[in-house]
Amino acid sequence: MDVAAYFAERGALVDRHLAALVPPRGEAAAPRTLQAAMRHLLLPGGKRLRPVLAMAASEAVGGTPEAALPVAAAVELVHTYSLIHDDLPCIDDDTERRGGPTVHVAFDEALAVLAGDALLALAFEVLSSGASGSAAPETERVLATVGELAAAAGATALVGGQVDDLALESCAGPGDELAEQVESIHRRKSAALLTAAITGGARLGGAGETELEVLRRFGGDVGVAFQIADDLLDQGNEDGCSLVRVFGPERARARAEVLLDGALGLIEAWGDRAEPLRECARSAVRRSR
Ligand code: GRG
Repeated sequence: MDVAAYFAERGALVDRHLAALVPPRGEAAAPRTLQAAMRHLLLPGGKRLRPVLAMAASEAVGGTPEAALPVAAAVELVHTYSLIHDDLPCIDDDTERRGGPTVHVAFDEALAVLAGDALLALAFEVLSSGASGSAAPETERVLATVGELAAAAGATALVGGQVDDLALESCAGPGDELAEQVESIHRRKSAALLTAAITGGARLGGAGETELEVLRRFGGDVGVAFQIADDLLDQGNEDGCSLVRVFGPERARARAEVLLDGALGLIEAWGDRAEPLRECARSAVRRSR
């Protein structure tokens, strides 16, 4: 399959959806500067990897890409908030992202904090609005997806992983112990949100509990492999500790391939409809940008 065309088509679907959501329309429109700060990194946005994975996961279990749109959009909103806050002077202090100024540089620090807050809240508004007026089984699926996304964004995952990352004092030490610590940070800081995209998309696409359990493991391993790929591309510019620094590039790339192979093996028997999910996972881990 042509994975680049798949990304372009599904990415355009989520772009249109996000553009209609921010700024929220209606009487209680948000202040103009806040809306601009919210849109700054969201539109045109990045690779849209998480939303595309959410749609591919829906298709993998027999659902439509459109069924996954609420969680695809919600996860991208959480991702964007986390990037804005991560770039702040008190965290990574980055002035550039995707070739342009970060939000606190383009606007100011207070507005960057507040735009991130508003995007995080909007994610849950967008996702939960899918439940209003729906029949009971649908409402339960949406509610479970809200809970899973909240957990992925919270203290035991994204935020907790970031706290432990900031607390890592050095990237030297007994190899295996440090590698385990760093992989655990990757699982929380980056794989958890990717997993929530995949399981959320599959859940809204009609997945059963057995499929969801497989996809949780799939997402975790693909997420760590994706982070290793990101760190391989970022060599020389990295802010903190990474498996690439602990293992060296060769061993880190081998670890990413082992994780990817294991993940693909989990859904090997899922047939043709899971091919977009397999291909998106491959391209996330083997990408060159
Ligand atoms: C500050 C709340 C808070 C969280 C910080 C997400 C995060 C945690 C930090 C961002 C930096 C980082 C190393 C994140 C890990 C995930 C990652 C590789 C993000 C980049 O994701 P891409 O490649 O980005 O999908 P684009 O630009 O394509 O959207």
